[in-house]
Amino acid sequence: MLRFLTAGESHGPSLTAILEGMPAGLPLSSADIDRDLARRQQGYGSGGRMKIERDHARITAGVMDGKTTGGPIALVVENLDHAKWRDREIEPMTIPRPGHADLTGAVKYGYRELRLALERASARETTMRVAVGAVCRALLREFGIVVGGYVLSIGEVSVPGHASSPDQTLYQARFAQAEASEVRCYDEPTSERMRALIRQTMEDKDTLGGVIEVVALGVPPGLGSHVHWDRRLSGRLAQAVMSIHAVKGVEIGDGFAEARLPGTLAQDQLYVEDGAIRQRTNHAGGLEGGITNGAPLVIRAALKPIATTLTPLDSVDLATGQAAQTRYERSDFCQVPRAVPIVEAMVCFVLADALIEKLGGDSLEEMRPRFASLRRLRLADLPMDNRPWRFGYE
Ligand code: EPS
Repeated sequence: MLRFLTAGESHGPSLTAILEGMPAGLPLSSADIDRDLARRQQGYGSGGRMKIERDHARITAGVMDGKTTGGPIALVVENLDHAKWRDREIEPMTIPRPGHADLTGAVKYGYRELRLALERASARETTMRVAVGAVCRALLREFGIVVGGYVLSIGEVSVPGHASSPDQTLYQARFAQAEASEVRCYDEPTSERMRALIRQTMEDKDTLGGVIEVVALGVPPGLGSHVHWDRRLSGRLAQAVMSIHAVKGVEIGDGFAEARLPGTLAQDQLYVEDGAIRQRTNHAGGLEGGITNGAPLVIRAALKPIATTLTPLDSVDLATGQAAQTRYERSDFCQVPRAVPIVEAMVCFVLADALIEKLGGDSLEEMRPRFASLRRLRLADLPMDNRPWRFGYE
């Protein structure tokens, strides 16, 4: 339904995205996008590049007179750093950094200069994912769906006692608290410890990874499907989040903790309140059978530490065939706080896609009444035949 492409090198003139399949009539301005781009630029542990860039999205197609037309939306962000690279003679790069795409990019494409892999593999590309995600967020907002996130752990420092919850207001408060934290963590004492750990890691000339949780609130039940593997929303979300640079693990709800529980403790038991069916807990993270159930949708991403370390690592100089130490390239020390809006963006994209698929997506005007008539988890919406039946195959 909805698809996007990105293009651009980290130090090329600009980055481009095309988002195709957005319905007509959605109010949209570059300010909506720039807000999220600015969030991607902030976070304790960032490298020098973010002091150079002032990411701003120019909308060059698909939005006229402040509203989407239904045509492909084209977005362009200039790389201000390009001016420094444009006419410069660039040192050859022949020593791959373990964990980056230097080596695998070269083996795949036959590059005779490793920087060609670096330029496209760089997390600079996530600028355009965040821009696209901001457009998707604007669509979701029209239907009361809010997506936010925060950092759950950095290195060995984690928010104590954290688990998924069915309480939407709890998450709203966490989103706000995290935005006020330099490390984007909702728990203040943990924020302090994370900040101290990042500082120590910078002094130690090392890098740090961590875990991010993104939560979508107000998601209607019925997005995704159990009927086929590629329609399960859990799988679509996992693929989208796993595609983010440095993400090495994805979890839905309390997935990994549930694997250690007996079944009777792992399920979210149901009860009825005022004709509505509710879950007592939310270990499932808002997804059952690959379909949203209306509870907060919870997805976690584990990010490995960035591959570029100030402390050299053992490698091989491909030009000489000799053992060599990696050379430092400017990078982040801890990208995790800055990556929260990137995970949010990918979740916004998948949810916008699933919503358009559910409602039909030519125009906002057509989508609204369909959204209002969606079945909810209410007894009144779920009449049962309650009589014996047969398979009745021919
Ligand atoms: C990034 C821009 C890059 C890197 C970083 C993320 O810019 P530069 O290479 O000029 O410093 O700082 O990318 C990586 C961490 C990486 O490993 O490629 C950005 O805009 O987020």
